[in-house]
Amino acid sequence: MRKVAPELDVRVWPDRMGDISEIEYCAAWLPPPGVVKSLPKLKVIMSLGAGVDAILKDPTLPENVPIVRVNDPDLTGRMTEYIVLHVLMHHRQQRRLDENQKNRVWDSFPTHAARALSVGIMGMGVMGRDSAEKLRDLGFRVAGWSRTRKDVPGVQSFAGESEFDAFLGRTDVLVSLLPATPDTDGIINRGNISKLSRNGPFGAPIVINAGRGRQQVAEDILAALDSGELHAATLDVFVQEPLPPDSRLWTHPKVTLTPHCAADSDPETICAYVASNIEKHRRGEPLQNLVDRARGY
Ligand code: NDP
Ligand code: OXD
Repeated sequence: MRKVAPELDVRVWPDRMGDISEIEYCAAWLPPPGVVKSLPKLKVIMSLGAGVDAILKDPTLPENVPIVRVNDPDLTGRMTEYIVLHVLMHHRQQRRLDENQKNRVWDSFPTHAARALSVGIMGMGVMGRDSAEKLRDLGFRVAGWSRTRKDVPGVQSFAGESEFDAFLGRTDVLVSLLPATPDTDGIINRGNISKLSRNGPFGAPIVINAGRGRQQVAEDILAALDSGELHAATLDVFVQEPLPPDSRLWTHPKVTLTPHCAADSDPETICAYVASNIEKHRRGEPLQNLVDRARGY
């Protein structure tokens, strides 16, 4: 912060807070409960990430202080790279090729075109839309599911509970870029997995979760992979992070696992984003990317 905004008086919790009645803005990722509430003159809470579930978890969070989250092209671009990488990895069967190379097997198996695969993105916000557009441009058949209808050229839009089953039914690769809210908890469960398309080239669907770990029921995913109901899974997020060493997800042959790094927050970029929001707020400009606490994102 000091590097990108040397004019700001930056205090660091817990040791270098100084007089807390002078603190007007708070930038946080996992604030321990009660810390935000303890700042009597706080004007804005700035989340250091796109997701705000960790901040909203604090039951003592002051109700009248607005929360701003990250919406930055650097973070969005990183997420799109991850989603495109993993859709392509499954589509081009890269893990099978890696295994063949390891065993010196020359097996030039038949492949299929991108248009053979229907990708369905749950969460068509900042991240979901960008991933959808890039996958569409590669030739995949892309649809998105969100609370409200979206108009993204070449991307079919499904909205709300009533259209969820139809969305699942046309989806060979299910991607989650949903926020963690009570409505999205456990959404990747056995029941919903069973509703996914089985008409794709692999005969069983694939799941990619880069939203939040609470959205997946790990036991359901493992059971569906074991029974062949799911073809493969890429998981970046987990209920407990770091993922405990004894989790079966680590070693399952059909799971590709990454340590919550789908879209890493670059410290300088995020600090510049926070500093510019503070400056705009001080100039009296309206806050952008405000969190709606009632919706939970
Ligand atoms: P946005 O708030 O821009 O988008 C959220 C989307 O989810 C919206 O399209 C919203 O619908 C939809 N949505 C929310 N609740 C529901 C619901 N109940 N049913 C259907 N659709 C729903 O968020 P971002 O795109 O910026 O980020 C999404 C999430 O990605 C973050 O909350 C975070 O959890 C995760 N993330 C993960 C990272 C990682 O490294 N793994 C990094 C960054 C983010 P509508 O548009 O209609 O409101
Ligand atoms: C975020 C994250 O929400 O990194 O920004 O998970």
